[in-house]
Amino acid sequence: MTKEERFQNRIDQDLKIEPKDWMPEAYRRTLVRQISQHAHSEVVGMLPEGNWLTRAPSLRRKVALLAKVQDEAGHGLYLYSATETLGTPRDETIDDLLAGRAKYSSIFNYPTTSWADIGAIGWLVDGAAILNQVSLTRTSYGPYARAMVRICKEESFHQRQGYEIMLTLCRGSAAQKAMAQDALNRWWWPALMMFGPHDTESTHTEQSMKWKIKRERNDDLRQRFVDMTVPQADYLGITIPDPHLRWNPDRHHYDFGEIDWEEFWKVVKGFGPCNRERLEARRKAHVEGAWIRDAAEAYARRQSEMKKAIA
Ligand code: BYC
Repeated sequence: MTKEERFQNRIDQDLKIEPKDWMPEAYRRTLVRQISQHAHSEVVGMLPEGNWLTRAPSLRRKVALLAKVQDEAGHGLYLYSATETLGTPRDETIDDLLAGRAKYSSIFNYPTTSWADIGAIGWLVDGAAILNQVSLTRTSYGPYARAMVRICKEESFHQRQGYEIMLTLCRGSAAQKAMAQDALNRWWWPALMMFGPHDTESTHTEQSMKWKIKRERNDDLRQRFVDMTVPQADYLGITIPDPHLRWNPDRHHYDFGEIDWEEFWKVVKGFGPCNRERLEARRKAHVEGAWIRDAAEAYARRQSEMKKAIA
């Protein structure tokens, strides 16, 4: 049996691949690509929500939002660490983001123009992220799968804080309910885009499914998201902005309209409403944060010198 066959055998038996195990170079590269894009999404994802930290409508809302945004930073850290286990230094991964070479989720290139957007993001964006990430708790690469377990627990708190904001707005005044509806109108289609292109258009799905990096296809997860979310919108009493949305009793799923793929690819290629602003914010934070990275390194050096001196 060749090394490649032994590797595929382990995957087929649902055994995890660990950092020191032999792996095909293309498997490693696919993981570095997906995990680093995921890490960047978590970190860039802090920006649209961070926009509302100073304007949260109450102390309780502010504390919950602050905790959520801090959680996203933690998710970024677990994921950058998982990328490092594949031999890619964090500096390199972050440089790729700052230079505009790396992708991150399209969803974070849309603006948050009202408080209701914070509700819609928690409900829809975290809701979509959970579906995708629960399936990734079974991904074949051990460090990625283990990071996903903790991330999913935190995402479920995020989803609830978002849905609770939506519920409060929908039970409030007519103006508040209109804000919730407007946020749903603007976030619905971008949320569906998070699952990626149709499987027929997806570059990586086939190979990633074979390697069990991906455990479910883009279109299957998207369908599950629609099926799960429609009753939640009904409960809120607001309308999903899709005239083609209807229950299909034969398929036992909701049928829904076609995504605007032209818009999707425009955003993915860097020309969405906020792509430029998001990258500028990350670059500024990187420059302004240089002193803390230097201080952390100096501290670590000193600690290790002290340990050596004691030994
Ligand atoms: N945005 O062959 P495909 C979160 C790219 S949630 C931008 O299907 P793959 C959070 C794709 O990278 C969001 N680009 O790719 C939530 C590929 O381009 P490259 C993050 C996209 O990898 C709340 C090309 O299109 N979650 O973090 O098999 C608050 C062809 O696509 C998108 C994850 O990253 C998109 N929406 O499947 C804060 C989950 N969709 O790389 C934070 C992990 C596709 O060849 N990632 N592209 O240049 C995945 O599960 C998979 O990477 C995807 C795409 C399902 C996203």
